[in-house]
Amino acid sequence: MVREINFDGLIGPSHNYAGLSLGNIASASNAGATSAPRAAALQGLGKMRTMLALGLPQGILLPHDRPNAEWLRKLGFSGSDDAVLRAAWEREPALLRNAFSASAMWTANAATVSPAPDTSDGRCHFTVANLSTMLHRSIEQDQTFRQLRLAFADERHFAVHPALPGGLGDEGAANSMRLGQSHQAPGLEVFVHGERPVRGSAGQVFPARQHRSASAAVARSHGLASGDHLLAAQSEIAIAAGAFHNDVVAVANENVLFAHEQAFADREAVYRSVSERVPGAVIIEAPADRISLDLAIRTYLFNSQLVTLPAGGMALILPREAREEPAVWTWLEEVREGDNPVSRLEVVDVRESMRNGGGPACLRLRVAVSPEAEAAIDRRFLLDEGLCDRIEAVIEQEWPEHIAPDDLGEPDLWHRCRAARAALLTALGFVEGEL
Ligand code: SUG
Repeated sequence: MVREINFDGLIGPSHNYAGLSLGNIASASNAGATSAPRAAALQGLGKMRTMLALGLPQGILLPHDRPNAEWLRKLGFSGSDDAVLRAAWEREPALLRNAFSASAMWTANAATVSPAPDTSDGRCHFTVANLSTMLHRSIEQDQTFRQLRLAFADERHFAVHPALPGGLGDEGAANSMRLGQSHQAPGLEVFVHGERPVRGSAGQVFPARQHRSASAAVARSHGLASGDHLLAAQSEIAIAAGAFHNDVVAVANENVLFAHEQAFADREAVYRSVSERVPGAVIIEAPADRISLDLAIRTYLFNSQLVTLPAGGMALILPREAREEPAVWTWLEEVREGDNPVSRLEVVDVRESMRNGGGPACLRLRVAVSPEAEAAIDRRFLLDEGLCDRIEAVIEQEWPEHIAPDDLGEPDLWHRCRAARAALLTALGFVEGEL
């Protein structure tokens, strides 16, 4: 029996609001605000505990080393870590802000994953995302690669590919969905890309972050047959409204596609392929006259996790912003009561991440595995309640309570962020240099 494990990115101690992501409305509108890294990490951990309480397996990926002095060295700063960070803050503070970002928390962007039933060699394939459109995110790929290689080291079951060359923007699983009769039946992988930059309502230019040729390259290296994947364009109005990744307007699980009416450039073609190729496909669409794109993006209802429950049926793991909007909640209740597999609505609070444009689904990387493959995963990346308690104690003790924009120039904060991550790695049984 193949089951899906969600690997959540633990929100790192350097979580802050620097407004680094063009086209991401939440990130832009909260730029300069004071963040709460400790509360943020506890919220993320709370979501992982919710999954465990539902009887679902849960994994974790770890925060990256931030502020990243190594990356600043590549940009010509030299000396000790402190000297590098001080010089960057004095001469190019924007670079230090990039080196500080905790953006690796959004593991839906860590890699694209094709589970074993879909691939030509019967292994689960990962391609690390290059995230090359956004400077702060392009820094993630090396540490992500090392971590995935460690967690999924067993080459009998897993193949971890490095990131694609930089010119081809690839943002990972946030722009791919898998549909199939079940997790173990061969599936249809839908890769969603943007064609070109678009203009937002205030005239700003929003980049299309996932390129078609990047999606095609990933499908090739994963050994997906041409009939088993689909390259679909994202609608430009969705990008212009702030859907910088497709997972802000659509999510799929097994035979269910849950999407906004305006998610795709050619929705009929997408729905036709899904209906033709997925036995028993169910498409749940939010009509734009009930849920406008703006409302969908403000509440992130499509950035929910759609998961199969152990006893059957599916749950939507929704952000609390969706619960607080009556028009959205009323529609969701209709979905739950309707003739479809969604039988449960579960609300989680990930507000600190949401304020940077990352909802419940952004915080997780889905990996569907057979029992043999599951047994081959490095146990340190798999959670149970006891481990959650240990992680919680480290967060309570080590994570900064607040970070204001000017704190990024403070050596005390640099040291604190490093020490917090080191304490976490030790608590989880990792040794220096392993990650
Ligand atoms: O890449 N925000 C992230 C949010 C990623 C959401 N992921 C998915 N949709 N899967 C991004 O735009 C904001 C960081 C800042 O502004 O400091 C940021 O990177």
